[in-house]
This record gives sequence, C-alpha cells and structure tokens, in this order.
Amino acid sequence: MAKKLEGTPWQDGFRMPGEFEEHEGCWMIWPERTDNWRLGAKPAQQAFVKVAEAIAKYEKVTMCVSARQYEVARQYLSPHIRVVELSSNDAWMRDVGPTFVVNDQGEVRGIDWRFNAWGGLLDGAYFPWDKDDQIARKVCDMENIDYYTLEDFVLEGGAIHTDGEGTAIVTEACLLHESRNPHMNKAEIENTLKMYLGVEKILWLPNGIYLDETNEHVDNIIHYCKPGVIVLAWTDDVTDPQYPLSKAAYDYLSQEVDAKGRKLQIHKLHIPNPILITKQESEGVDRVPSTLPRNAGDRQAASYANFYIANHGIILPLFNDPIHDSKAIEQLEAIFPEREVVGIYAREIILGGGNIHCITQQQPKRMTKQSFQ
Ligand code: KQY
Repeated sequence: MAKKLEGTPWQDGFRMPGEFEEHEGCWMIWPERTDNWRLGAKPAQQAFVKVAEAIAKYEKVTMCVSARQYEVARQYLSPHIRVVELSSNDAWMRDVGPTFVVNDQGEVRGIDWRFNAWGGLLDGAYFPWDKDDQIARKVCDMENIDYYTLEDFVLEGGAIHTDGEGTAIVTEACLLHESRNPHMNKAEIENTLKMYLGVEKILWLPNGIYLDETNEHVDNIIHYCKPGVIVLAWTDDVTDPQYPLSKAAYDYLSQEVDAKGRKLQIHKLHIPNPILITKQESEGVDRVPSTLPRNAGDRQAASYANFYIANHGIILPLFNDPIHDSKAIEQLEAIFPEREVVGIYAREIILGGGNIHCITQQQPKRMTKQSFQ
C-alpha cells in the first residue's frame, strides 16, 4: 500500500517535472453526470473516447469509471486502455488527480491537494465533491506511489504549470481567490507552492481566460512547451473581453525571467471565435440547483492552450473554427517538431466547462523499481 509521507517534496529532493518530460502514462475519468454533460453525457463520452484513444497511441492510458458505467466504458474503449472502477463526482482528472513529483533517482511521489470543486460553497461548480477529493490518494494507492497530503491547502492541477527547472506559473485570479485559501496571504501561498512543487520561482499572471469557471486556471491561458518556451492564448480583437487579460499576461511575461534567469519565448496562440452554448445544447443538460446552469448564449472559455503533451504527441482541442483551428495546428507543429499534433473536435468537452488538458493527468516515468511488495 502507498504510504502517506511527512515533510515536503522540496525537503526530500523532489520536483514537479514539466509535462514535456517522459510519461509512464495518463489518467482520465469517464464523464457521466447529466447536470453537466448534455444528453445523458453520451456525446461527451464519445469525445473522451477520442481523446483516450489518441493519447493511447503514445502512452498507457487508464480510464477511471463508476461501477454503473464500467461496462459501457469498457465496451467503447480499445482493449489496450486500462479501465478501473473508481467513484468520482465528475470527470476532471487534471484537478482531482495527484500532482506527481520526481527526484534525480527517478522515483515518483504524489501530492494530494485539498479539492473543493473550484470554490466550495462560495462559487464552486457542484456539491458535494467528497469523492473527487479522495481520487489523488486512490490513484497513488493503485500505483503504489507514496504521497504527501495537504490537509489545509486547496489547489487543482489545472492551476499550476511548471518547467521542471525551478519555475511555476499560476494566476492571481485563481490562487488568490477567496474561495481557495483565504486564511493565507500571497507570500504564504507562494511558499507552499515552492515547498511542494520543488520550485524556486513563481510567475504570477493576473488572469486566465475570460469566464473560465475555475476562477481562471493557468492551464487554459498558457502551456509550457519546453523550459523557457510557452504558448499564450491570445486575441487580436481589442474589443474582445479576453484582450486585456491576454495583453496583461503578455506584458508581464515579457519583462520577467524564469528561475534560470532566461527570458521567456512566448508564442501567441489565437483563441477560437467565441463558442456560445446553443439553445439545443442548453436544453440537453439536466438542470439541478447545486450545479452551474448551462444557459443558451453563454460563452465558454475556449482556448487552444488547453492541449495535452503526450510522449510523442500533442492532443489539441479543435472547435471547427474556419481560421484558427488550422493556424493552431501549424503553430504547434512548428513548436513541437518531434511530436505529432493530433486535433480532436472538443466542443462536447468545452460545453462541460474545460478541455483536453483539464480531463487528463500525466504520470511521470519511473526510472527505479517501485513495485508492489
Ligand atoms: O477546466 C477545468 N480544469 C475544469 C473545469 C470544471 C468545470 C466544472 N463544471
């Protein structure tokens, strides 16, 4: 059984690797709740299948699924995708799964942050979230990976990006939001991130993507592609509410250096034309009081930066945008010449409030034997 660890990753010589470092595999959760995913979650399930199959070309994929949907998921997914039974409240593995850290000997450990559904009773997306809050530990247990638990620090995996070389990027909008850790000031939050992610420098973007229901997670506005190189969600339309948010991030990052003293290379990745929920889509969602409404005309926080970096592939959300889809593919092919860029039509995922990065969590490659004893 995996052990709960004392101390911090920093004290023990562990750091969170960049997503571009080698993976053991990827974790996902099967979407099911009909008050978030339209039409009984069937269209979302098909989109998740496409994402899982695309990633499985490059690394091992584990799909976690409730007992109720186990046979359904097993039937839709190829035999080389592992399907395990696990309870959850929804399907956002990036945010509820463990954040993995590694040391120089290639050992892997997990971090189990507190999860409160992106804001608890203040502005969270649903209640309850108790099953989601247990997932990080359960994943570590399944993998026999020892883990650190923070009893009193709320964080989601989508709220952090690291370069694996001492730098993390976060947003103030999310990390300093009163619905996360109101008992801590910025310096205390920064210190906790340094101790657990094993980094020396935190870069604080003011905001993320307009109307992002996570309080503006960093993983929707930027992505670390390699140390010193990021993509930034951008718009040339100065009248778009996203413009000042992306401009502020660009200005801030342009005058900063990372932990190694490097200026960042910033690639602007234009957002798609606004994705608005249609009347038909809205009517397909079961309305209940304890979840977010999905109203016709609502704009979803769509961005191409929400891609997943697999071992030799990039799994990129597409929106059937006549201009920006192909431009995003072209840019990412140039930034990642050693990886294949695979676009997946992701409207059904963004309708649920996130995208491909939000529904996946990478597990770094283990270089040492940490086997079941
Ligand atoms: O974007 C994410 N990381 C998760 C979005 C959750 C939305 C809840 N409905």
